[in-house]
Amino acid sequence: MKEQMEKLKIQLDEELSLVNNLQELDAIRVKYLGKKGLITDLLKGMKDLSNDERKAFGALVNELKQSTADKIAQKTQELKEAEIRKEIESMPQFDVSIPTKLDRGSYHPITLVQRECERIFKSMGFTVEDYSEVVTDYECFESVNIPKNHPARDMQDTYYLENGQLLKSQTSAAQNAILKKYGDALKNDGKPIKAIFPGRCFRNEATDACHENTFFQMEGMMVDKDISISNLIYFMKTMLSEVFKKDIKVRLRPGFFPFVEPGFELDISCLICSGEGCPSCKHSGWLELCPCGMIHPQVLREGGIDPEEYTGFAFGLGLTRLAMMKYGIKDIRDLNSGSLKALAQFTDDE
Ligand code: FA5
Repeated sequence: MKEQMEKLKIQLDEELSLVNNLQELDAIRVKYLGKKGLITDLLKGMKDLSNDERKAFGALVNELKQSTADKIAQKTQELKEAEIRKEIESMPQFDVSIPTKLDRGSYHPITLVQRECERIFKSMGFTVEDYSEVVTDYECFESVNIPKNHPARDMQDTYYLENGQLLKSQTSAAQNAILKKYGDALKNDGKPIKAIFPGRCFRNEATDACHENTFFQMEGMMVDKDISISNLIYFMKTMLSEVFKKDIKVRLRPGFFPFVEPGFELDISCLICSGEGCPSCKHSGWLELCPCGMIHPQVLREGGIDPEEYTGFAFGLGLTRLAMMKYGIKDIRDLNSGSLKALAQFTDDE
């Protein structure tokens, strides 16, 4: 019987050396260790043995069982490792040290111009405000001196929501909140209100090369004692020369907005056609960029500020048009087009 056991060991080693995969290995396990396997078979001969011989033989069979199980476990491990190696080798090989050329995306030109303006105004002591895109009629119109049924509402064909709120048609919608937010610091600590508010505006406009239904403005306000039109002109000029890094021809003409008195239109000479006239400037050579004026006493009063004591200016810069002029974009509609070919060519100087 011992001979038979030795034979089984040799036979197992041979079979294990030939096995190539886990299925074949499992068949060997069943053949040797299964309920009807070769090692179990050995036990059948025990009935002819004496008690002592049976004990000794039983111990030998257990030893054989254990060594067979160990060999199969080791082979299982070897086969699994071989499978993993094979899978790794079949994967595409690459050199992790080679520098990659990734498409990193780029900032939208409006974002670039907005950040540039924020940087300029922050350096002049202005805070940057964030505000909602959905506002109330009071915020957008009534608080800035445009009561219900006022004809000035016709200039901004507004998207109203079913709940009575609206998509803001102008960043002036934040004026009242800004006055209320900083009014106490002005009155109690003499800290001037200096804030800008860039934001998206919506109007039901027929679109053309210089009009979109969704565009960006940047509101600016300064309120203190003795603020005059000279302060307004100084900040406008500083901002434009910083943004364009060169002298820009501007003109100031009277403009009507119910929330400023006096009110102005600040136009810049069209940089697309150098003032010759083109579709981007409606062939006038000038582009309406930044209406502005001295804040109307009623608007100050509505914001809790005494107009007898304080004065201020406000402006509503057309950020989208500024981006067009800065980057020479001829058609405003390219900016909302989502066309990466058109938009990805602008770089962040930061
Ligand atoms: C206003 O919206 C006023 N709230 C601006 C203002 C603020 C005046 C504070 C006085 C004091 P207006 O409707 O003109 O004004 O728009 C301001 C600027 O936004 C325009 O000069 C233009 O640059 C830009 N703009 C207006 N409508 C569009 C449009 N449909 N597409 C692109 N830009 C536009």
